[in-house]
This record gives sequence, C-alpha cells and structure tokens, in this order.
Amino acid sequence: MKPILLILALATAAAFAADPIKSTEPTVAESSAQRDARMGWWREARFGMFVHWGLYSGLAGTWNGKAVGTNGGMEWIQQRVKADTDTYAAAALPKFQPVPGFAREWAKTAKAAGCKYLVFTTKHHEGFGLFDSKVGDYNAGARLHRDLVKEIVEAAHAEGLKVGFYHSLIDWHHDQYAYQKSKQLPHPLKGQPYPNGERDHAKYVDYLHSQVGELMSNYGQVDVLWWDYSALDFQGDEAWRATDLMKLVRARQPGIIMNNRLYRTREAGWASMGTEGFIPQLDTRFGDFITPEQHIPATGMPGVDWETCMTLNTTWGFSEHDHAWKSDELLIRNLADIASKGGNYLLNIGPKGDGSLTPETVKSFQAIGKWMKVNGEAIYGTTASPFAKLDWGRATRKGQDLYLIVFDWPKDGKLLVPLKNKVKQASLLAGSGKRLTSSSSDAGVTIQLPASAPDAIATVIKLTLSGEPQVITK
Ligand code: JFZ
Repeated sequence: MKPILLILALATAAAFAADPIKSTEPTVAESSAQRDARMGWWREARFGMFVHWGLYSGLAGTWNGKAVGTNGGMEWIQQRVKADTDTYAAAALPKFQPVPGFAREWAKTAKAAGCKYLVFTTKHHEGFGLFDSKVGDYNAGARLHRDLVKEIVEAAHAEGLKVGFYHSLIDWHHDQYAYQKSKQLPHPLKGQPYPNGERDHAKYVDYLHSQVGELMSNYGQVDVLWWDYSALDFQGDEAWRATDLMKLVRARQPGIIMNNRLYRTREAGWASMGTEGFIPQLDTRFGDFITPEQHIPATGMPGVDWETCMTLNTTWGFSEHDHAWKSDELLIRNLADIASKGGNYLLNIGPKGDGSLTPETVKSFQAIGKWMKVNGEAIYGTTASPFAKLDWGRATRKGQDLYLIVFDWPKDGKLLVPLKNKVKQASLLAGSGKRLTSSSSDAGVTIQLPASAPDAIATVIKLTLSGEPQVITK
C-alpha cells in the first residue's frame, strides 16, 4: 500500500473507532445519535393505524357463495381455497371497486382516534399492487386505471399523518416466485408442481426490487416500510437479496424506518416460526423494530424498538363472517398496556372492497379518540413504566412525571403507588385537571381518589415527582 493510502486508511479506521458505528452493512453507517434522531417521531407516536386492503377485501371471506371461515385472516382467502391466481383474480377483481375519496375516511378516522401514522398494504401475499407499476400488470394502475397508493398517501398527508408501506415479499401471483424453495411460507399451490415449468426465482426478486424502487421513488417521503415476511428456511439475501433491497430503500428514503421481517434469524430478533417467534434482541442492520403480532409481550424490551400489530376482530382483511369485535375497553387498555411497556400499537382496519369502513370499525376508533383526547398526554412521547407490575393498572413516564392509568378503581378510594418519592403534585387528566391529595408511608404514596372512576375504562392520574422515580420493590 502506498504511504498516502495507508494514512487515509488509518485515519478512517480511527474516525470509526472514536464514534462507534452501530450498523454497517446492509444499512448506511449510522451513529447511535443519528439512529435516535431517525427513530424519534416513531417512538413518540405510540399509536398507528394499520390497513389491510386488497382484492380479498371484496371477497369478504366468501368463496363461491360460501363462508370460508368465521375467524382468522381472510386476506389469505386465495391460499385457503387453493385458487390459482387467474381463478382468484376473475372472482375478486369485479368485487374490488373503490369509491372516490375512500382514503379520506380512513385518514380522518385515524386522525380523530389519535393515530400518528398510517401503514397500509401496497401489496399483500395475493400479489395485487395498489399502485401503478411499469414492471407488471397485476395492479390498480393497469386494472383500475387508478393509483390507489397515491390516493392513500395524499389522504394521510392531508391529515398530517406519517405514512408507512406494508409490502409483501411473498407473492401468490408472480409466475417466477419459486414457492417450492420454502416449506414454511404459504402458497395456494403448495405441494403442487409449478404449473408453468421451472421457475427462476431471481426474476421474481428483480421484479420485487423494481416495484419497491417505484414505491420508494414515486410517492414523496415514505416514513415506514413494513416487510412481510420470511421463514427460517427462506429469508434474507437468499430469498429476497435483502441487503441490496435495504440499500436501495435507504438510498431513496434515508429517514425511513423498517421492520425486521426481511429476515428470520436470531440477530434479526427471531428464534422460531410463528407469531410468537420473536426474541427481545435486534441487530439494527436487519431492521429497526420487532413486530409482535396479535399479542402484547409480557414485559417490555429494553433497548429494542417494538410494535404490536393487532386486528379489531380476528381477521386483517375484511370478512363479512367475522363478528368477534374487541371491546372499547380492551382496545384502550391494550394501548395503555403497550405504552407502559415502551412499545407502539398498530391497530388494524379491514375496509370493504369499496374502501368503506364497517360501523364497528368507526365506533371503535371513535371510542379510542374520545379517550385519547383527554388522556393522550399519558401515551404520546412517554417511556416505559418504572414499575414491574401494578395491581390496579398501568403507568407510563415522561421524565419526572408519571401517568398512572387506573383500570380497577379502588373501592376504598385509596390508590397505593409503590414509590419512595415525595409527590409534588397529583391530578386527574379527566375533568380539567382536578388536584388530588396524597400521603406517604413505608408502603409508598397513597392518593385519595373520588368515590367513583371518572372513566370506567381507564382513568389517568398525573404525578409530578421531585427527582427520578424510586420504586419500592417487595
Ligand atoms: C402476516 C401476514 O401473513 C398476515 O396476513 C398479516 O398481514 C400479518 C400482519 O402479517 O402474518 C404472519 C406473519 C408471520 C407468521 C404468521 C403470520 N409466522 O411467522 O408464522
């Protein structure tokens, strides 16, 4: 090596050593401070709307006039009935007729509920793109002469919402998607030979990269990319040329936040298959956050960003047969529970084939919005509870302020908070911040409450402490 090159190399190495770089390949080199800045809005947001919408929405869980099931993901209906893509499209396309302005209802519903971001399916496993693409004809541009992604992005931005793209890696339409390479990933024709002879999976991966390139270039700023999904036996570079794909995305959207579903390895936060297969560790080269699905982790994940995604009933895509709607109480308490553990709640809606929302969907989001209007301060921008467990509810934290979210109102009107601290002030968020009195003992701080709960679902008390919270552990 020439002396000048040697000096350059050493200087570069020294610079990297001085400022430890968390992630190198496949993401762009980024310091912890830069990463924190990039993740900032997402960590404060705490609540987002997820939307599953595609050709399956029009089928609504019904195939040939019969219910395919009354629960479970009906966005998988093509796989459930084992339809090839042509049969499926012939049945589903006529039923997918978005009304003008459909996306405005979604965005307004999200905004009024207190959501800070909206993540929606640009393409689900069925393979139908909601966008317009130069590299395929199975999309809204080609079939409906509309760019539904553009319509949704514009509606979200009009409400001041950040925007996320869910994009399926799995593809049940593309004729080169080599589904035999994985025993674990679903496909309607699984177990059957390819109907069109040998497949060249690299061709599918080229198509995937091209479409992701379009999505990252044609819609302005995209804040989240929600990949879905990989298997232990098929993931990462082998399955999707994931390193290159992430590089392409970061080059066009430097601030974007991505989940970890391009991979299925321990470093990427996965231990096994199944929706409970995640582990609380994540090398951020492989994604920014972990995605517990349909459940809330028992404890938080210190040092790891995570987001629980959940359905309102039991399906992601609309089904006319699914009536198992979660109660307002459960939804609001889930949001509080997740915030108390330091995570985000991505709550799903499944619009119908015309893009409209079910009355149950609207009602649930309105109830959350009503609660958030009074109590949002206890959710947004908070960090995890300092308490391992509380008998009566949950807590969140903002510096030296604690938010006590009471689910079970004490019958004797005394709320015991296991804290050594002196309380500067205690007040209710509901009813214009009524002050409450408190006293201290060896057991902790006792707050004197009104006889009945101002909010039967969850009442928030704001505690201002002097100093860092000091928790009494039994
Ligand atoms: C996936 C999708 O299949 C589903 O339709 C929905 O979009 C959801 C949000 O994400 O669900 C999964 C993902 C991974 C597993 C199971 C369901 N898994 O690893 O077994």
